[in-house]
Amino acid sequence: MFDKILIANRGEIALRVIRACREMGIQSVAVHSTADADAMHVRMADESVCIGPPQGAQSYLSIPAIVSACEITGAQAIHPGYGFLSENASFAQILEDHQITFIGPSAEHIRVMGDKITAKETAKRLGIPVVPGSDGGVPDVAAAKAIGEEFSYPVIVKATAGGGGRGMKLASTAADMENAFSTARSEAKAAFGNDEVYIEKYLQKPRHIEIQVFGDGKGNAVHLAERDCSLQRRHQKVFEEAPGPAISPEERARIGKICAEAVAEINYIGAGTVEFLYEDGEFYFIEMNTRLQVEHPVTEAIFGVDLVREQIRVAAGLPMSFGQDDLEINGHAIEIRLNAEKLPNFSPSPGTITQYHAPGGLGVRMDSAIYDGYSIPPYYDSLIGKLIVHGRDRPEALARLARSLSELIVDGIDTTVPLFDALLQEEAVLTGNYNIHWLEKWLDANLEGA
Ligand code: MV4
Repeated sequence: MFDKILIANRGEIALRVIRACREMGIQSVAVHSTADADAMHVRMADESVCIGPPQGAQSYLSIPAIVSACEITGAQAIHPGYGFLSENASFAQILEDHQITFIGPSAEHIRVMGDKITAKETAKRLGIPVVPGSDGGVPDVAAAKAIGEEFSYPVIVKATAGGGGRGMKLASTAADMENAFSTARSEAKAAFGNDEVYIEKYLQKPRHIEIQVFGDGKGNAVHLAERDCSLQRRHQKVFEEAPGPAISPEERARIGKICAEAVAEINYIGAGTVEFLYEDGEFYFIEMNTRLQVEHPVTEAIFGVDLVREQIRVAAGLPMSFGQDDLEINGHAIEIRLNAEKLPNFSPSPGTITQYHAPGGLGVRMDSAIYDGYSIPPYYDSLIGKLIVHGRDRPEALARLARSLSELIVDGIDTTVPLFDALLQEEAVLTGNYNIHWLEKWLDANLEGA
């Protein structure tokens, strides 16, 4: 096992990793920008190294600075958290070359899944059901129009270098294709320096269902059921839950087995998420994320496992501490993301927190790096905390969410808390009867421009 791990991240996810390290008797090294000298992850880690100026590109994304911090402190492994360098294949490769362990999948798996065309080809080859569409990249408008006719409109043009909603264009009819194709291409070129695009049948009202998988890198892998993350605003998740309210135990077992066998087949190591659109009882693969996700705590809650601990174990060459038969769902969990944002427009609201009181009690977990008097810097993501509730069933989790929101105090800045107070009054949220478009429609009708 490692003696010392460096955490190449900030905020709540840095704390999450430091906590796992401490429970495992591993020393932790925080890295931070000059803007984060007073941040909680710096205080909580055993050691810290300043790696650069505030801008992410010059600090949390600076590979030379992070590798140097690792060499100075003698850390043997790096946990990247989510975002920043977590899905950067070159970073994983450089660490491999420096004999520093990247706590995550191989550079090769990150690369394959980072390109959405090769990800989809790989998924298909491994027996995962994919969205019908073009076989790989589409070279020109004529080919795009042929695909549109073959799969029938509406279709969606996606950038292979995109993902997470960036670089997509809908073509509702044949008349839209010329524009959708050329716009998708040029936007992809400008945004990613790669103009390759592919085309899929457009699914009209799916849910976003993602399967948590975990491998040991030696051909063993498990699934930890699904999360329903359909409640999103502008491709940002807002509310996530596990298990998915629309997924039956039979569907879960079937798609879970397919995903676990697929990642076992490629000797995948660590945590991964296989993302699907789910419509009319069918799963359609869209992407795979090769990182620990923001919403991993809902999975931890219902299975009673520590996913970060498992990531560290398999990175050190140890076996996973559970097999598929040890994994049983217990109850229901919901996570809400607390952002330093002002409603109704979700405009960033950095500033000083004058008072913070975290909710507590049975089945309540607050993952946050804020504290009384903390000043949220304006340079980073607006996520300031995650409130995760766990109950014996979905109604109990919802009641616990409402109760814990009533205990939470975050003063001095604007947050998205009022959004959740309002959402908990909605029939669709209370029954779980929503799809990927529900939240945006609700916001249009109830908030934005209000
Ligand atoms: C789609 C789709 C409909 N049909 N693909 C958006 C994010 C990216 N991960 C995939 N996305 C979508 N792909 C096909 N073939 C609709 C979306 C989509 C979406 C997906 C998940 C969650 C929220 C969404 C909001 C708008 C569009």
